[in-house]
Amino acid sequence: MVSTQQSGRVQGSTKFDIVIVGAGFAGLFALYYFRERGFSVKGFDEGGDVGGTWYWNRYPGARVDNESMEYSFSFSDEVEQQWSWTERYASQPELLRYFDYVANKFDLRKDIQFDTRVVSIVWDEAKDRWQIKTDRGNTVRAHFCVLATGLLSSPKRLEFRGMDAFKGDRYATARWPHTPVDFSGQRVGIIGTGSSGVQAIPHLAEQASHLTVFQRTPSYAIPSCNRLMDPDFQQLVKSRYAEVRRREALAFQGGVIKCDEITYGLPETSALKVSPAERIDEYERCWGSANFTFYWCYEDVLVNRRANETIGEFVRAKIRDKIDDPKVADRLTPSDYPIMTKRLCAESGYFETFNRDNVTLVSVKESPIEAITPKGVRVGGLEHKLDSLIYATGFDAMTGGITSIDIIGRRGLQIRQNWAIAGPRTHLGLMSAGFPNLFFVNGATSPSALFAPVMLAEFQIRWIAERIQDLKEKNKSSLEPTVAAEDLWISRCKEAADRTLLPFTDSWYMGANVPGKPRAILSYMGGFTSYQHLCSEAIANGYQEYA
Ligand code: NA7
Repeated sequence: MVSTQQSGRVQGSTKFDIVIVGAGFAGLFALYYFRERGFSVKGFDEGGDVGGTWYWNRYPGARVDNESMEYSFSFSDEVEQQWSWTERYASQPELLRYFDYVANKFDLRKDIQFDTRVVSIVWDEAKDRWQIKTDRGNTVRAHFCVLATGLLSSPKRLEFRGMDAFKGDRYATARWPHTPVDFSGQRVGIIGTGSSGVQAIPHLAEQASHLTVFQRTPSYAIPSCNRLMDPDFQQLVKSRYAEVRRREALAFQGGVIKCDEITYGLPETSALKVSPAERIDEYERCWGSANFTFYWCYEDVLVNRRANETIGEFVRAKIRDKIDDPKVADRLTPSDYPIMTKRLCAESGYFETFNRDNVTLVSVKESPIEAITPKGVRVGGLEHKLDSLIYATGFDAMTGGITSIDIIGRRGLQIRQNWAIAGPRTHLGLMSAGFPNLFFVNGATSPSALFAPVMLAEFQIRWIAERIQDLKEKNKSSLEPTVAAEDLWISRCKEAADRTLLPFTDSWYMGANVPGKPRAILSYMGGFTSYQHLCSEAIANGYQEYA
């Protein structure tokens, strides 16, 4: 059971060295690490407990789609050795148990105020301090502010006509109730077939009397191949954890565990330089091992359309094989974007669900949702009557957690406005010009969405701690990147993305899932090794990239 320990309300002191927003992986490690270094630290989180995105995403079937043994903290040998995962891909409840264990072990909750949304963060020029206000009426001051607000934390705002008119029950996968929802005997509708929809739909179909799935873009989804953890393999990884973590840091997407095997080396071969038979063998292996191994089976699958298409073709055929009705198969098979340019989904029985008599697939691509009505959803003049409607419509990814706070830096500069025209402006995804002593973890234009968020968070938080320590030693009060350094970083991110196929697709990687959001790559795609090097270089020459 997740403990319900009292959280640390802001009593007494309202002045801190560091305020941390968010109590997911990044926020918890930040709290632990800064506190260990003697800083006074205060955390806030909108959720009622630790867990970040896993606190909120409690929908049926929610589980991580990275190997549990990699999607975990590496900062503590004890945690690595003492904690044992029960499944290859941890379910949301197991992830919450892990958070609870870590929070208890290091007594982290005492410095976090839960159920509290940070509403504004304003730089006080005269005092060189941030003033942080919350929706619970707290005002605190901090020398430094760390936004560990998560990359997929801010649900996308929707603008369907008549949304409030629906008389049935409404749910959002990203804000799921804490008590189980029983859909037995109900007509249920779900909008969205990204990772969340793909995970939830098979479970919903088993319960509902009828499930209607409203799909705009079909997803490329590969079998999750989840299963109970093999204790011998878990022991093997534990005995070599340091080495595994070192390898993860070198690997594309930060993963080296493939289906009960620790793999080494990066691909150096083009998909186009091997025979079709060899390629198919490799793709069969990837299909049977999941963990997104397709991303790193050949060196050019994300950069060369023809190479990419060899996987696309293979996966489309596999999808078609699973679906009985050819017309339904047509609609469920992606056709108009390169595979992996939207994040691959991991599925368990998703496609087969559409062979059930109680499931209807409604394509809303050509004929978008006209309105949400009091009784259901209207598409192409036809009303689909529903008792419950679920939104699995995604997130204002990478930037939403930051721009939903009123952040005002020097001379009244506002982050929300500053990023509204050409996309996020950061240096290394870590800081922004005009916002001194404000740090982002797993932020926009960092490698996070295409790397391993937990490993990146640990790296970035150590980097931030070094900067704060440096300032103290140099008796300086503030640090911020120059506009020129920011410009250079943004052009580097664009160049790295332009070498890939990602910019060709409308995805949350490109900010293209949110109407009105500037189209810009939201992740650095140059690799973690290069990123680490650039982070060191930025400060090596006497902080030349900083004002
Ligand atoms: P995603 O992957 O952004 O999926 C959202 C889904 O909702 C996707 O199928 C969208 O279709 C659909 N959507 C969004 N807005 C609409 C409207 N207006 N009409 C119809 N359909 C709509 O979010 P998830 O929560 O599933 O997954 C997010 C990440 O979490 C995932 O990538 C993993 O990293 C974990 P679209 O594709 O935009 O046509």
